[in-house]
Amino acid sequence: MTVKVYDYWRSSASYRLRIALHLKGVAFEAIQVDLHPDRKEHQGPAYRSLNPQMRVPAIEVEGETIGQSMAILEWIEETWPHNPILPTAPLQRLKARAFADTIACDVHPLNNPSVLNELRFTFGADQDGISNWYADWIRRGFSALEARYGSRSSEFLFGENPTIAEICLVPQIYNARRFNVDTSDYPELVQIDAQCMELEAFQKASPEASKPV
Ligand SMILES: N[C@@H](CCC(=O)N[C@@H](CS)C(=O)NCC(=O)O)C(=O)O
Repeated sequence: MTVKVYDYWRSSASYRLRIALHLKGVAFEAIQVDLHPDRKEHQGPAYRSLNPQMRVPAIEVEGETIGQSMAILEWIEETWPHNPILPTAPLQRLKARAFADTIACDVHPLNNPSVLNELRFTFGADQDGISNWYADWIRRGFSALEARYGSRSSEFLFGENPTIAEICLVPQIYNARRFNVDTSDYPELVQIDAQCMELEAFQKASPEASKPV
């Protein structure tokens, strides 16, 4: 099966899928949908007809295009169960999903370009206001995750291998650094990020490695 991913190299939700596919060694074709404010390909008619939600990522499977990275991660796990991205024990699975959803549901959506544009153009926020908003939602999420999951006895957050928790964490740390959010209050999260970035799958999935030439 050839997997087509509608991707944008700087999109952190797309980055999640790239990590999962590389961890499992599944070959995929990445089709860039340029989210840059000067181009906004995701809002153009071609992509809109494939994904009316006008967001990336989306995948093409059996002739259908389907969005939502967290649902796609579960589909990837079900389709290619080797090198699992969910722990085996139900309680550990619950914790890994809860960790991932803290980022995917409670942090990332509030920092999306469409939300930042609403703040800027509908509510008149200036750049400082937007930067504070952006950093604040990351800090709220990371503080909770550091407090709840900061001490562990395993190599990674929920076992000896990265799971969906790290798959969501690493792109969010990338975003934090990109927007100059200080991460020094979250030493365990930063440590996990560093460990992940030693792995080839995370390196291959990184925005820099995925940027079209
Ligand atoms: N819940 C969606 C979020 C996808 C999403 O918001 N992607 C961002 C890029 S990381 C996007 O396409 N934003 C376009 C916009 O805000 O206009 C998922 O997890 O796939």
